[in-house]
Amino acid sequence: VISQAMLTSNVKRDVIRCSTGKFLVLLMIGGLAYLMLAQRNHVPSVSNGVANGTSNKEGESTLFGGGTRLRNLWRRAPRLPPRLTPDEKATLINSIHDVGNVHVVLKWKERQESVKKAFIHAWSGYKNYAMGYDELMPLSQRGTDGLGGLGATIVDALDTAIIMGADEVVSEAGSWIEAHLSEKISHKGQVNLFETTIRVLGGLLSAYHLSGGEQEMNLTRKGPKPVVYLQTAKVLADCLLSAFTSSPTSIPFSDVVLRDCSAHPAPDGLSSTSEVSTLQLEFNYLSNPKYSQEAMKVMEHLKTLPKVEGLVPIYISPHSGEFNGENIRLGSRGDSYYEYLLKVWLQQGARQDGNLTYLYNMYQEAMKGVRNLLVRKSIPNGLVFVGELPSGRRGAFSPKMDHLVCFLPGTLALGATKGLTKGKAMEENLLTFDDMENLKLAEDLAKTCFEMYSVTSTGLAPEIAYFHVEDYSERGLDGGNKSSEYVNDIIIKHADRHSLLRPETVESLFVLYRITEDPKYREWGWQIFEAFEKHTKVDSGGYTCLDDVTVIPPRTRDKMETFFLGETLKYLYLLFADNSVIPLNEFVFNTEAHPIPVKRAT
Ligand code: DMJ
Repeated sequence: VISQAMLTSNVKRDVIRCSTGKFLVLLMIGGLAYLMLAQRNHVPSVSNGVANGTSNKEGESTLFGGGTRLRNLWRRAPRLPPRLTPDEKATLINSIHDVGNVHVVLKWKERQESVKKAFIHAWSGYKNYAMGYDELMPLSQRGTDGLGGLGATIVDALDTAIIMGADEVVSEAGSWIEAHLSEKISHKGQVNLFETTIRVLGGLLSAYHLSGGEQEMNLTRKGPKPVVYLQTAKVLADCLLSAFTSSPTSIPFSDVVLRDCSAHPAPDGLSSTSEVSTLQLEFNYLSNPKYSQEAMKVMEHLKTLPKVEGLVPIYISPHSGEFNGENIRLGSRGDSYYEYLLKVWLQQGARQDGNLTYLYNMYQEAMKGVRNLLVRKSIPNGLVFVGELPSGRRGAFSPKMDHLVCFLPGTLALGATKGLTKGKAMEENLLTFDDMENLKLAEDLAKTCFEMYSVTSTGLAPEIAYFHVEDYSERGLDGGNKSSEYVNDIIIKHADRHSLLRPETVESLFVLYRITEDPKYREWGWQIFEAFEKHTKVDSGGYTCLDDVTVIPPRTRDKMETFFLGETLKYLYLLFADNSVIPLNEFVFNTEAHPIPVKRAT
C-alpha cells in the first residue's frame, strides 16, 4: 500500500490529506525507526559474541560492511552461545576434567595390576623351586639360604601380598609361617641381627597389623589368625635380644645363633652404624619395655657420641661403644642410621612425645651436614648427587654414590612434610626454611637416581655410580645409553655394573609422588618397572639380578633377592595406587618396606 501510494505526488497529497493515509505514513516512519534502532542495538550483541569467541567475522561485517547495511536490516539477530551461570560453568569444566581423570585413573589401575602380576610371577617361581629357602635362584631353579634359613622371602613378601590382595599368596605364605617358622627359629644357626630384624621380624609385625591383629580380626580371611604372626615375632625377638644383653655396651653384637640364642660380634669385632640403629621401629612396635628399652638405649648412646656436622662414621665397636674410623657415607653401612632417626621419632607420634625430640634434632643436624659436606653437582649437566668422605672431613671428597643412597630423597621429603602433601603442609604454614631446602634436595636427588637408570642401555641402575666433577673424570665408562643427556655426567666402573633389583629409587619415587603429587614420579617408576620386565623376568618364574646393566642382552646373576618382593614391587604398586592406601601420615615403613602404624595421640 505504501509503495503504491508513493507513486505520484498527487496520490501523496491525497494520502496525507485522508486520515487513514496519515496513519499509514506514521506507521511507516515508526516502523523504519524501529528497524534502525533495533539494528543499532544488535551491534554490541555481536561484539559480545566475538568476545565470547563465537562469530568474529559476523561482527566485522556488521560493524564495517557499509554496503550490506540495508541487507542487515532484515537479517536475523546473531545467535549467541547460551550464557552459563558460574555454577553451570564449573560443572561443565569439572565434567571435562573428570573424563580426563577417568582415563588417568584407569591407566594407573592397569599399571598397578601389571605390578601385581609381576609379584605373582615372582612368587610362583619361588614357590615352585625354593619354598622354605631364603631366596630363589631362578635360573638354576632351586633355593638358597643366604640369610640363615628362616624362609626370608616368604615373610618379606607376606605384607606385600596382603596390600595387593593376592589372596592365594597370603594363604600359602601364612600357612607356611604357621607350620614352620617357630620351629626353624629354635633350630637354626647364625643370623645377622639387622637383616633378621628388618626382614623377618618387621615382616611378621606388619602382617600382624595389616591383617587386623590389633582389632582381633582376620581382615585377610586367608592364612592363620594374625596373632600367630605376633607370637612368632616374639619368639624371634626374645632370641635376638641377646645381641643387646650380651654386649658390654649399649651397642649390640652383630650376630645371633638362633638354636641357643647366643650373641657374637662380627669377626673384626665391629658392628655397622646403620645396623645397630635400624632395629628400633620393630622392637618398639612389640610394645613391651623389655624390647623397646634395649633398642632405644642404642639411640640414646649414639646421641652422646661426637659427630661431623651430624654425620657419623660407618663402623662402631660394641666393646668400646665408640665409632671406629672416619669413613662417612650415606650408602652401605651408613644409610638407614639417618632414616631411623626420623622414622623412630615419627613412629612415636612425634608431635606428642617430647622425649624423642633429640632424634629429630639429630636428623635435622645430619641433613644440614649432608647439604654442607656431601652434596655436589656433576659436570657438564649439573646432576645433584651425594658423595662420600672416606677419610672424614679433613680427607678428600669422593664423588661416589651407591644406589642405596637413593633412599634419601624419600626420607628428606617425609621429614619435610611429616607425611602430609606439600600443598597441605604449605597451606598450614608448616614448612620451615630447612624443610624447604630438604624438599628441594629430595626432588633434585630423585632425578639423579632416576637418571642412574636411564643412562644405561638396559634402563636399570648399577649398584654404584661415580659422578664427573672437576677433579674426577674417567673416559669410556658410561652407561651405554648414548642418547641420555647425562651420559658424560655418570661414570660406571666395571666392578659396579650389577643390579640387585634394589628398591631405593622406586621407594623415593613413591614417597615423592605422594608428597608433591607430581605425576612425573609415576611415569619414571613405570619406565623402571618396564625395564625390570624386559631384562630381569625369568619365564619359568621369578626375576633375576643382573651382572651388567650397561650391555644388551645383560649378563644375568642367578638370584632373586627377598627385597624384590618385600620392597621393590610393593613400592611400585603403591606408587600407582590411590593415596589412601597406607597413608604416609599414619604409617612409617621400616627400612625393608614393612609398614608399621604411627602411634596415635591418646
Ligand atoms: C634392604 O634390605 C633394606 O632396604 C636395607 O636398608 C638396605 N638394603 C636393602 C635393599 O636394597
